[in-house]
Amino acid sequence: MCVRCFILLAIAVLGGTVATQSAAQEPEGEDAIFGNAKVAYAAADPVLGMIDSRKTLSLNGDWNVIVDPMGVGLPGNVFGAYHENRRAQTPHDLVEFDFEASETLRVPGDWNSQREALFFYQGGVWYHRKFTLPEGNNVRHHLHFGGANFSARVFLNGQIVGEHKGGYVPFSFDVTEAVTPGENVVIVHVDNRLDVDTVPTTRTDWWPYGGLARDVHLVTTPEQFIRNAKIELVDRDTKTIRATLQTENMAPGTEAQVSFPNLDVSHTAALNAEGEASFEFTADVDLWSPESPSLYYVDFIAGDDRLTDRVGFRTIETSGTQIVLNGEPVKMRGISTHEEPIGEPGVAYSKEHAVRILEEAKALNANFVRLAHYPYARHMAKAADELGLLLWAEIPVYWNINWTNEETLAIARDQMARLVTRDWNRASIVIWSVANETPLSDDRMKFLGTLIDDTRARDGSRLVSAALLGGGRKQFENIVLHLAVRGLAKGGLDAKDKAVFEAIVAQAGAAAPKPSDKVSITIDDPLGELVDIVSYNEYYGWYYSVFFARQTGVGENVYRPLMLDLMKDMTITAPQDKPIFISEFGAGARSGRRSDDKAVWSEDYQAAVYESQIAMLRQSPQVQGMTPWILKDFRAMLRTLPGVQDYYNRKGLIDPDGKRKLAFEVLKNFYAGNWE
Ligand code: GCB
Repeated sequence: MCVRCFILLAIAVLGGTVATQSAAQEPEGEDAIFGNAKVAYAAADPVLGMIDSRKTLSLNGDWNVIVDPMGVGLPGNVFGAYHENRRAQTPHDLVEFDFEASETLRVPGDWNSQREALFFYQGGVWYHRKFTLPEGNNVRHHLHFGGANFSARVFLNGQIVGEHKGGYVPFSFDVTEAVTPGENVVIVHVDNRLDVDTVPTTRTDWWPYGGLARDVHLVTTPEQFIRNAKIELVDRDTKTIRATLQTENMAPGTEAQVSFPNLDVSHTAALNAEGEASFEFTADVDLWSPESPSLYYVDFIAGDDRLTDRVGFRTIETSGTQIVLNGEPVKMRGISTHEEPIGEPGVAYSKEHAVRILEEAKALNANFVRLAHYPYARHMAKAADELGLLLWAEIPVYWNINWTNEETLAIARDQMARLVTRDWNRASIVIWSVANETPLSDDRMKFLGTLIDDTRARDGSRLVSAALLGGGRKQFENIVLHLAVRGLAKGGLDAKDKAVFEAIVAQAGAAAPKPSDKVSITIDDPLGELVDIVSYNEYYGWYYSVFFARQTGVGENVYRPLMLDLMKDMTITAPQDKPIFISEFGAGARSGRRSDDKAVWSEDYQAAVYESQIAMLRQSPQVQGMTPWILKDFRAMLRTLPGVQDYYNRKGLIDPDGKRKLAFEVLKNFYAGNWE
């Protein structure tokens, strides 16, 4: 087992203990007088596609909130039943909560960044607001949430509507029977606790922001309505387009239509017994690409419903070790991000936030962005469609998940299904990623295999990947051997370090390399067989010197310069005839910190890591793309070092205010030039 896998496994085991404790804080049972009675919640409806072209009432704005760390307000609890929204009618009535006298939080938005007391909070918060029902006959009303982290229970006018678990993805409920003419009260219990069975689990290297983090809408549709529609280019040479449309409550045989108002193209088809219509036709569209992001308005019509999307057409495939966009090999000059705005705290929930992040990627000369490690608000892929950036979209199957729990798998499948069906018309998205850094096991293979099959069945027009750990114990031992040989040749070692290196080299005997020899690393993960692109997270320039120092007793001060040098002679390969994608590499740097001898946390060391990495990737012909870690410093509870991290992961190329570090220029210059 590789050093990194071992550490991750240890993290997962420790995480399990913590999670069991936190899950137990909310007792639920049949006769739980002081706990919460078991209540059945309906599941959310499938994704309502193209939300931006629907008739909506925005429920964004200030909501009254009650922070409820013990879950006492939940249905069936003697102290609570907050969803009933009881109010004291006389001075003799005992009601121990009052939404309307409570403070407010902004929606969309996370609670951690809006109130200092909630910065580290992981627990339940109740949201409450009123709305007036829009008028209309023969219509259906849907309460639509762009995403709530990580579980939400929804109540309307005192009734239980349903729940959604998983966070980050859109969900809605048909509330036509629960709304009343005039004033309505919607109450939502949101809980951002994570446990061993959730996706992600308790430990994440990003902030577990809680709240109604995305837009909330009341969507009004006709009684018979279009649920969703998918459109894609299936043949580049003939410009053949395929569209499918799904409806609700419409009679088979009803006429459906797809048209491009600006191209004078229109096609009709009859709904089948399932309420679906399929179309295949040619249209003289210009292809979408980062250099020329052509978009077309498309109308989908069925019965009295009409939805509009703005769509680009392109193909993406692999050919041997190449990635091929619109028939031409392409190198993915990318950068990773988290969903945090530049220069503001919290979650990036708006289109403006998304555009700012993508503009900074463009300033790097990037053509690709990895949206790590979970689905982003819908604005991000729309902004990327418009600005011309390729995207990697991912679900939070991160480090260790409960691979054998049915509900965990159900949450991950639901997240992927909702992400794909919301964004399948976005030309910018070319890779769906099912996981990040998951330690090897048979159970993990089965779990991820199911997610990969699901994803391909739903959308065969994109590539599927997962960020892998790679690098086995033997390969790390080989790297240490090369470092020892180079260290001895370079000289200047103290007696103890020299003796250790000599022992390592003596043990290798005749197999010991020469100081100028190159090293080859193979990504040996069986998941490489199932994915289209073999993606690899590696930290040769950051963590690995720590592991080697701990194992051999030779200091990091010795390993780091040797490693920066060796990286320039390293080649990354994979056993499969597939493209390799370096999904992460990086180093931490505190903005403004400089160091002549390249100490850790300095911008100089980070820049040196980027230089060595670039040299390594240049001589790895199988590598077709990369997304270094990461565009901006981001909030992380794992990162506590005072004065340096202060609860930020500092591997950003820009700091939280948007100030660029030295490595920004290094990457920008590389992306501006040739990469053969
Ligand atoms: C990783 C993880 C990423 C972390 C990063 C780091 O491998 O995928 O979520 O933030 O390393 O900074 O350690």
